Amino acid sequence: FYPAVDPGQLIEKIETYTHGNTVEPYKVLVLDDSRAQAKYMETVLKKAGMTAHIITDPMQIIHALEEFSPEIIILDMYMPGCTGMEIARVIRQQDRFHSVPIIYLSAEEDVTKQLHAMSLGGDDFLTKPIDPKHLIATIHNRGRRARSLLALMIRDSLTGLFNHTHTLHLLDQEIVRARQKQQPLCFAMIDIDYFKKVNDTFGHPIGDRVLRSLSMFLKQRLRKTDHIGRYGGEEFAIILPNTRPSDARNVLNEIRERFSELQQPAGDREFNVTFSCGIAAWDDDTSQALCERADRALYSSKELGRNCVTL
Ligand code: GH3
Ligand code: MG
Ligand code: MG
Ligand code: MG
Repeated sequence: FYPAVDPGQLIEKIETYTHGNTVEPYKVLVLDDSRAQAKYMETVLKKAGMTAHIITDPMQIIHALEEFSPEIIILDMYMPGCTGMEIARVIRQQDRFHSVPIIYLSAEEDVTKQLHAMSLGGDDFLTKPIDPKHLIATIHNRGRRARSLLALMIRDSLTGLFNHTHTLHLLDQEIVRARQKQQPLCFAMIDIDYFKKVNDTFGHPIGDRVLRSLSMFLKQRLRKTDHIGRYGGEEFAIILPNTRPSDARNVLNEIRERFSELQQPAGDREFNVTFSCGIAAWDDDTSQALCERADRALYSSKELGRNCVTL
């Protein structure tokens, strides 16, 4: 009933979709009550270089979402006790999976029923038996768009740094990791000094350029494992995993000094900008408590006359 898969042909095909570029394998979750169908899907997806997670029991869906964090979900329509549409609704109720692509794959040929299913949270309706190349092309296109959308959602558009929401998300993740690995963790907050004056004197576009210049500066000088976010207007947050407080202070003091020496161009003039910094060391507490302590340290730096780092 289902055509045998020619692996060679499939691999060749996926490379043509990606224009020869290697992409991180898409994580695809498949729910189909037919074991044979599920197994067939697993073979096709794996041959195409994707990571497949197969379930045959609809009751496992919540657990599978949690455990596997799929980027794309493929749902059968008719299963004992429930329909794919009901499963789609359950998936859509979870914030994290609100925009993950859902593809129905069913033998249902009634277009009215297909459209109804798509109106309830599905993105595509493919019919069985499916040509594996058609299936892979659909998954690849949906996956690529989902990824580029996610990449945009976590970034600040002016600086390209992580935005406020994602920075806090990363901080929570790093706290979990620091606890597991019994490693130190530091959190730093940076606020540009007298930035209003920069805008007032040189104009908003020059102010924007200063923000980008500091972003580049931080990216160049910090490690790949550090996370840099734009916390607010002219405020930045830095997460320093596996870093002792004294090391964090030394690194940020060095960056602060170098940045203050950097000449910022404004037409035929040049000017200098400084920042203040507050650092908090993780003390087996919550991300909120850590942020508050970093904020208080930053406030101290401002009180002490700015252009300094407080730990
Ligand atoms: P302080 O040393 O006390 O931090 O003084 P400040 O002037 O930097 O402090 P304040 O927080 O009062 O002002 C921040 C200014 O940053 C206000 C706002 O106009 C400016 N700002 C915020 N976001 C942006 C932005 O995206 N671009 C530009 N050009 N300016 C921004
Ligand atoms: Mg079925
Ligand atoms: Mg500020
Ligand atoms: Mg400021």
